[in-house]
Amino acid sequence: MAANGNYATRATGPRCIALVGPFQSGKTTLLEAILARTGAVARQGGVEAGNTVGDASKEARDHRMSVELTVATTNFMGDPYTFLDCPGSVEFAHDMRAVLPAIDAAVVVCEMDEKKVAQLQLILRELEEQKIPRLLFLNKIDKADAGVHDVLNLLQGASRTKLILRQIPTFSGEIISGFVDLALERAFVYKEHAPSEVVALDGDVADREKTARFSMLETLADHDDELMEQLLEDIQPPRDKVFDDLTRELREGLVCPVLMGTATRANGVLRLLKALRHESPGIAETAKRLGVKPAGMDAVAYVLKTQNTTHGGKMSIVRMLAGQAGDGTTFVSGDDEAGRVAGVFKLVGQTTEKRGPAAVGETVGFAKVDKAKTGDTLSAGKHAHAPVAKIEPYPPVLAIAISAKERKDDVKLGQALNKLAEEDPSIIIVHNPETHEVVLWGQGEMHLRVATERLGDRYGVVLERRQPSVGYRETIRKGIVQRGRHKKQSGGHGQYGDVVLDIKPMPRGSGFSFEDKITGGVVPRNYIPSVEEGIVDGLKHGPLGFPVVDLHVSLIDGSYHTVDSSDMAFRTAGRIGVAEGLPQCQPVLLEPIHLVEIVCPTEATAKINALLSGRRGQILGFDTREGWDGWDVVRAKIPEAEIGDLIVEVRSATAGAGTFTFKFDHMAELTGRTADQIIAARRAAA
Ligand SMILES: Nc1nc2c(ncn2[C@@H]2O[C@H](COP(=O)(O)OP(=O)(O)OP(=O)(O)O)[C@@H](O)[C@H]2O)c(=O)[nH]1
Ligand SMILES: [Mg+2]
Repeated sequence: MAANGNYATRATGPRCIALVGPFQSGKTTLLEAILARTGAVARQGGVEAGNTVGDASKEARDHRMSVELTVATTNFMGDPYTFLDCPGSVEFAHDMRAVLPAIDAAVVVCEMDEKKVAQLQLILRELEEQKIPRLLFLNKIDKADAGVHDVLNLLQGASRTKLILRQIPTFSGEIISGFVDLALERAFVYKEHAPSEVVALDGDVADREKTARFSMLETLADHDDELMEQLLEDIQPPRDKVFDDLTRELREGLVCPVLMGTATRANGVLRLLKALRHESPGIAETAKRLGVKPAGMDAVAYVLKTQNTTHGGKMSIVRMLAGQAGDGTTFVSGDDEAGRVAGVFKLVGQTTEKRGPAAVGETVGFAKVDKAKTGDTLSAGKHAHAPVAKIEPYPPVLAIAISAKERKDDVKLGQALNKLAEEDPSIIIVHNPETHEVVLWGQGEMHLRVATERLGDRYGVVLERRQPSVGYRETIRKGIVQRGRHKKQSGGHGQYGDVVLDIKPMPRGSGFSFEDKITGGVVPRNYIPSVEEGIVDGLKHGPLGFPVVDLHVSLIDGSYHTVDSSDMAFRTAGRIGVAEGLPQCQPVLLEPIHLVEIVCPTEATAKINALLSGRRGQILGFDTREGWDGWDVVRAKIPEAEIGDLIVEVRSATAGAGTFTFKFDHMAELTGRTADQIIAARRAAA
């Protein structure tokens, strides 16, 4: 039975609403329209003009796209609203995913564009899984034509819950000039940068309205038996009941309403805000969803994002889930101290304004909570609150190697990297001890580009970038017995070490092993560890230039000198033994092969297969992706060298929606032209 009336009273108090959606759908423009409409900015800026609140950072302006989360608080009809403008590019998805747990509702900004449906599906999926109330805002209506009538057909495939058309467009000639709100049963014409005007609902529009309204009610009735009866008996349900159902079914995530408009002209924005005001849940319900009990006065806050301002200060952007917190509040996160708040700030993009304590439901910046991390649940009480969510970043898919151009910047680079990782958990920093490279792993080309730009712009480190080196190895195909002898007589104390090594190839994956087979003390016991060390030294750079693996070396014979022998001399002898022996053992290059799993919309599967084959991949097969209608998983083994920029091609073959994960599988012998080129390149570099 429908919980009639339960929702008749709208939520009051602060709201936190995320603007999400596929790449370039108009989220930042919509934020700008909202801020202008609610008086937070005097004039609506534009993305093209580079003067929006959302894309104010240098990197966002340079690339004309959002590259991180922007937070802006405004006021609408007496309540504070904080909007979270999330980047649409999948490469920056972590900034979106990390905020979702703590929002009241998401406005999913989308377009009538078939190519963006797969991306829309990915985003709706996140929201569905986290049970977050969501509504679609069909943007760029100024560019739409009569095809807009098909909007539900186009978009429904992306949503697992029923879409409900809340508005239908009205036309003046070919151009959409207004809309009818199907719940209010009222027609409006758009006015540029001003509220829409009510006009008479009559003629052909009135007929279309009746049909569309009926189908909206039918969908609502799926979750309301009483409404179903009324529809069957041809009774007009009261308007309040319709609003109650819309509200309840939105809040319970049973339906996903679709509103429309043109963000650049602020058309449809006021209706959107009113829908949020009346229908979106407030903090009470959101806290309930997260299992935060309002009992007691202890503050609980969720960290949406961590920023380091140019002036060095750390800012944790949080949503207050319970209680109140201000200057001096001390937080814990799990078993750890998180730190003490040194200032509470209201945020409107890059503008920050010091303010008083933050109340439950508000979204604010806390300065200098030293150890707070994005995604943490902070609590001020004696007992830590259990984490309300845990959002792991997607595994990284692309890497670059970087170093400071000037040695003197090494320390600065290290500090800057720490800050970068703190701000963006979807970047992973790996120090490769073998090559002394710092490797940045990220979500794509633009992601890594922006990361390195920030290292330069914000932290002033001039960088060099390279392709990260591939983990080649080499091994031997046949064995040998080889003497290694080190003898020096240069006046005074000499050096003497002499060993005979039996070198044998071993199966793939066995690494290196050493065996002492000395009998009769021909090499004194105490020197034997040094012999092994010398061999290990020698294996670091084999005859082809790479670390040598999969071999067994036995020390079978040797000799010593009572005065001239030393650890050092035996270590050198061991090294000489392998250095002279290995070239005669038919050395061969080994390359790492990874197991990759690519997920993609089914229509792209053939293209993915082709591009894997083109990259020396061995395709193991493909399957439908479990729980994902219209998606496949392709499995293949491909060389590490070919994974390099695989993501770039996968994305271009899948309109940005495909991705992959990989893990090391085995080392494989590589011969022929490719191998020769790799070996030659290594020699040239050395
Ligand atoms: N014609 C038209 N263009 C729009 C509308 N809204 C946004 N745009 C344009 O679409 C482009 C992308 O707008 P943004 O607001 O940056 O889109 P976004 O969703 O924030 O983009 P990302 O954050 O990079 O995903 C810009 O060129 C906007 O001017 C609209 O309603 N109509
Ligand atoms: Mg944007």
